[in-house]
Parts: sequence; structure tokens; C-alpha cells
Amino acid sequence: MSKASKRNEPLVTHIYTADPSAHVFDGKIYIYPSHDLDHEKVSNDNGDQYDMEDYHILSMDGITAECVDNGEALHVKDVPWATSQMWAPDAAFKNNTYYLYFPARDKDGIFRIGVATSANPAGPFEAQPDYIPGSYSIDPAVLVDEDGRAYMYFGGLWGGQLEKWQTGAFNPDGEGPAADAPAIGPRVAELNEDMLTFKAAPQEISIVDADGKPLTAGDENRRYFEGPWMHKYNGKYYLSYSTGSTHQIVYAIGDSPVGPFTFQGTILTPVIGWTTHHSIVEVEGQWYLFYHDSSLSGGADNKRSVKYTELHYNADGTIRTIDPYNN
Ligand code: FUB
Repeated sequence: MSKASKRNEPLVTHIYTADPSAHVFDGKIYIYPSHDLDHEKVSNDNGDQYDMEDYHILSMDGITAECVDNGEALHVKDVPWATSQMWAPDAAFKNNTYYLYFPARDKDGIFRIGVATSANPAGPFEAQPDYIPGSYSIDPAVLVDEDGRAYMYFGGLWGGQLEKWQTGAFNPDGEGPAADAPAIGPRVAELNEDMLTFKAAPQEISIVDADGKPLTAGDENRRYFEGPWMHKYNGKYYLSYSTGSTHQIVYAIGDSPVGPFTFQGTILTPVIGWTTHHSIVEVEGQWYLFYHDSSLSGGADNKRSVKYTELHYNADGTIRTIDPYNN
């Protein structure tokens, strides 16, 4: 007998899942999560505890339908350039092909972003022999815009190594800016028609306050940390992301897919566990937030579970803040 999926409850309980990127492909909901392993690893600011090896893609025939685990879709051993830490992925559809984008450490321990392809949204996926040239850091999220142009948003501080790329080259000793200096922004790169390569070097995105001033590195309640997501609503571009150390999902709005974006407010208040990561998708006219927390594992940071809840806009296009334990 199939089990109905419910708001704010783990979508699957037989494995731990995190970092959900949800899409509707061919009328069905597909969720591309990280697959947290049920093992003990040293926990530190470098993210060594997130020692994932493969991806399992989840799918649902409708928002209340049973959530199905489609099995292993890609394993690190089948990615020629990658060695470890298969972190938050995303997927896109174009050229009659499904593309799975994922970060992992290369042979030098540097995070890069790879692509794997499939004719089936649930996989299995076949990895390209090398990572995307010019890619770095973590947490890719891809928007295929209404005009067919595709953009990848990515980047993460601390374990995600974004501080080490401020000059455009990898500096293993790179540190974040001073608290009163502009914060490091996420990156955006337009993808070529092949969806496998960048059109040009990634650009840093500017996130500004209501007065047009860049958010500062010390403004930890608002500045970018990791986990970007891009969606469009009423012709505007909504960039949402995690603030990491202050554990919120927040958002900023812009008129162009590459920004600048003006900070708006909080979408999701802190969840159980250190990380918070999300995606936003419209299913049959209703918007949903997919997110994760560590409730199922009793709070273990590296054993998370994917959930969803409804997301609502106000008449002015702002998003109503969600308290995941009281909605
Ligand atoms: O799952 C590993 C990392 O934790 C992700 O890449 C981050 O966004 C955070 O959720």
C-alpha cells in the first residue's frame, strides 16, 4: 500500500536526504537531494561530516502522493575527476536531455562542479569525463529562463571554499573580507547551448540593501552563505539562499537573472540541525518550499531529511515567512 506524503514530514525515512532541488518534469515532481550517509564523521567548519558518495533521485506523482526513491543515480566512483563529498545537486532539462549538476572534491581536494546526463529524469546519469571548465565551489542551481537561456548559480563559504576564489584563482589561504567590507556574493555563469560548459567566466552577484548599498560580510543575518536558488515570479527574479551561521533562508529580488538583487527578508526560520537548504517550485498553481532538517535523526547535522511545505506570496510580491514547526 502506498504512503501519502505530508507537509513538514520527511518524504522518505529509509535513507537520510538533504539539499532538495525540486522540479516538475513531464507533469511529475522530481527531487534531487544529497544522500546523507548513516555514519559518524568528525564534525567541523570544513564540513568533513558531510561525506556523501552518491545521489538517489526522489519522485512523486503529485504533492500528496507517495515519495519514491528511484535508487542510485550516480556514484562518486563513476565520476572520473571526483574523489569525495558529493554535495548539493540540481537538475535541468534541455536538448531532450536531463542534466544533473553536482559539486565534489577533485583530486587536489578542490571543490568543482560536474555534469552528468540522462534520458530519464530519475537517472541513472552518466558523468562527463571532467568537471565544467572554470567551475569551482559548491551548490549549483540552474535556471532555464523563458527565453531558453540557462544560468548556473553557485558558491558556498567555509567548507564550500568561496573565500579562496576572491582573486579568480584558488588561494588555499584565502580568508573572508573584513566585517564592514562588502560580503562575498554567489556566482552566476550562463551555460552554453550544450549545457555542459560556461559561456564566460563566472561573475560575482551583488546583493544590496533597500538603499542600494552592498550587504557587508559582518551582516550575517542577511549576507550570502550557500545554497542559492533562483525562481521567477511575475517576471521578477528571486534569488534565495542560506545565511549559514545564522541559519535562515532569505531572499532578494532583481529585474535580471544576473542581478543586482535587493534584499527582502526571511523565507524560512531556522530548522533543527546546523544547515538549512531549500528550493522553490510551482506545482499545479501552488508554490512549495522544499527544505531539510535533522528531526528524524534527533538533530545530527549530517543526517538530514527532505520535507516540503506551502509557500505564499503577499500581494506586493514579497514572500510570507515560514516557521517550519508552526505552519
Ligand atoms: O550537504 C552538504 C552541504 O551542506 C551543502 O552543499 C550545503 O548547502 C549544506 O546544506
